[in-house]
Amino acid sequence: MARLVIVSNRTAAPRDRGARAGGLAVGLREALQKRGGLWFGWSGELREGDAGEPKTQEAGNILFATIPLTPADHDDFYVHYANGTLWPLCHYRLGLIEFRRSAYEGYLRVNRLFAEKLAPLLRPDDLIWIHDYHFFPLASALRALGVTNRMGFFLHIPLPAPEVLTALPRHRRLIADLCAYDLVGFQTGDDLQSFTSYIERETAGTLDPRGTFRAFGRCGEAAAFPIGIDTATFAELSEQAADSAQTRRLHESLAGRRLVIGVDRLDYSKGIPQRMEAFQTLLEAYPEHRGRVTYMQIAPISRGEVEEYQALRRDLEGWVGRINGRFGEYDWAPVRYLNKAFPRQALAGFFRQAAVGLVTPLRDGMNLVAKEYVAAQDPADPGVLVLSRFAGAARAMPQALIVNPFDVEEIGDAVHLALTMPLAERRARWNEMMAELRRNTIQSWCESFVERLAGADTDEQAA
Ligand code: ADQ
Repeated sequence: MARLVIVSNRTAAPRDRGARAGGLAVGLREALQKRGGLWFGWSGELREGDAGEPKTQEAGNILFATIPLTPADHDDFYVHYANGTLWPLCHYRLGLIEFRRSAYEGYLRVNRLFAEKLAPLLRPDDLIWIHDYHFFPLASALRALGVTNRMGFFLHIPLPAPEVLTALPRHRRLIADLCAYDLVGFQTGDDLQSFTSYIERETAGTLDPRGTFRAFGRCGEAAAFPIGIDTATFAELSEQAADSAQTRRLHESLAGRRLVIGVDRLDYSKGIPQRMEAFQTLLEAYPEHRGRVTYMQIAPISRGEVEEYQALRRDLEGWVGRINGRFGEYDWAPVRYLNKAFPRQALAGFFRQAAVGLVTPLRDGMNLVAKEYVAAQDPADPGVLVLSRFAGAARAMPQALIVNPFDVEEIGDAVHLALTMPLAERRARWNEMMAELRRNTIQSWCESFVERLAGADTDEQAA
């Protein structure tokens, strides 16, 4: 069986396993263990000068190899291009895009650096699986060095419709780079449709109904692979956590009040200010919930070096202060706002405590929090998921209360509906969502991508 090589901006820590590691890291590690493999990425270090030989560490049959970046490369590649240009573009936020040629050059430079450092570690029949928007050009860079292996790419975030995508200077190059892969995976049919439309409208290429594309002198396959979670493990974690000291402390602190929970990286794509406003709307429109419901928003700081994220943080601090100042009582703060990460078991216990899971991104490739919230529920008395129609997860879980995240009144109404939903309806909705989460897990996602990559049809000479 061919070895698997995974490339992602950050690798999992070689010793990070089980409950501490995130679901994606666990899934990828299992896929690597099955075939033996290599996981290549940035070490997290910033260092001047040549990156040198990759630092390697073995864990069982997996080799972890990482390289440092210079501060200037990190700035151009990660801060400005990946997160200042591609992230807002792919989340439909044209007004937030910055485009600097120097950052773009840096993005290409780092992709070339990754290719140069990875190429000597490759074996001829390795399957190479590259992850996410940091590395659109990596296959092209590897192919320029003569690497002919099968290469797959999975985009964790949305691919926007051509009307939005074409706002990116040099968008053709981005899609041409995507076509250098043998298999391109997206989260949902919508993202795949964006790719198809782009190929049809902006290139002389074609894409047939089976997903085979011919464009920019290359031929490959494109398909949707909706990512899942490790459902059984997360459900088990939450059952164990139901009785943990942390969960009990949370329960006692609520003093009989219902809990509404939001858990997100502090990111403008997640719609957190709109969610705060929606909670305010709930308290205005349904005064019966005043003093009876607490909204806890967990939002660890993310990408704090990017200006837009600093502005978001200030905005949220304003929202929390206004809502608590206006509605709070001497014995009740309506909003609890925590800028920190929690171990997975603690999160699982918090999710299980919450009567409502509020997941309202303005755009999201999938959103694993929505799936984790569902998996963590007590089957006998499950909570209700309120879910944005613009999260990829809404495709797989139409039994959630689906909302438009821009309509704060609609979200407020949905939270009210969730808080008052009869048990039988909650269970019926939850059972269907849980069946879907058990069918499509992180393990089945990895397997289906790798199997398809192993069999992907390549034809360098096509079109
Ligand atoms: P993210 O934008 O990071 O992922 P999401 O899918 O929700 O969004 O994954 C976040 C993960 O981090 C979840 O597993 C969650 O439990 C964890 N997490 C969040 N806050 C935490 C906290 N305070 N403490 C501990 N853990 C926390 C990107 C895309 C998504 C896509 C995923 C996977 O933007 O659309 O679903 O990749 O493909």
